[in-house]
Amino acid sequence: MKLYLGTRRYSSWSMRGWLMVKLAGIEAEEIVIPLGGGHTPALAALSPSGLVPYLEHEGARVWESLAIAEYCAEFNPALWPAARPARAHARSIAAEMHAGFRALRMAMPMNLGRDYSGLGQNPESLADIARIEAIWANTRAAFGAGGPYLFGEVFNAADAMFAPVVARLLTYAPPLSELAFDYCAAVRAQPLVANWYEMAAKEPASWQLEKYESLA
Ligand SMILES: N[C@@H](CCC(=O)N[C@@H](CS)C(=O)NCC(=O)O)C(=O)O
Repeated sequence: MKLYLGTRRYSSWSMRGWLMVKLAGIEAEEIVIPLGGGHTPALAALSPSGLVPYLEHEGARVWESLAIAEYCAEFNPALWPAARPARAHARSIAAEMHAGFRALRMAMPMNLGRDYSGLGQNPESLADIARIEAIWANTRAAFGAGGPYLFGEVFNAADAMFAPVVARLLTYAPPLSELAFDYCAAVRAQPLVANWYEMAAKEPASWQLEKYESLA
């Protein structure tokens, strides 16, 4: 049982995969491969796609964070909401996250250890953020009663998909609605998310990459 991850400080997709695995209660040895900033040779040798996250578990080989979410939901169905319309909505926003928001990703690469307040804002990244804020507002209005997360009380796979977006918004501090600000605070305080940040802070300084550390 092995879960391959990239540098926690930078690897947004690894954060998603790890959160899913933890929410499912799946036990797996965590192997962190320091990322080289694209096409890391060590990854090409072990992961089918050459990317992380990658899970080997009970004979299953699972890559792509959405596939990992579905695999994990087989162990803990609460990764998706119980009601079908809510579940359909959760899967839709998770898939939209998985497939899109390239401008935000390019302009605001994840870095859990820096304060890049005010950086990364351009028309395209701000349009992505506006769409994300609309998703959060619509989802919370329709399904979020009873708790601080997208679907209320339970931090689920949709929240896990957006957790690295929260991390970016906290690092780059663009203007946000009150609802988005409160949601970011709730996700940052979620115990698994907090644990990921703590582990990222303990990574060796030698894993840090100049191109992500010298934006300011
Ligand atoms: N679509 C993939 C994306 C995975 C991905 O791009 N992972 C990045 C790290 S965040 C990676 O492995 N990059 C290879 C590298 O940096 O060498 C998923 O959903 O899991």
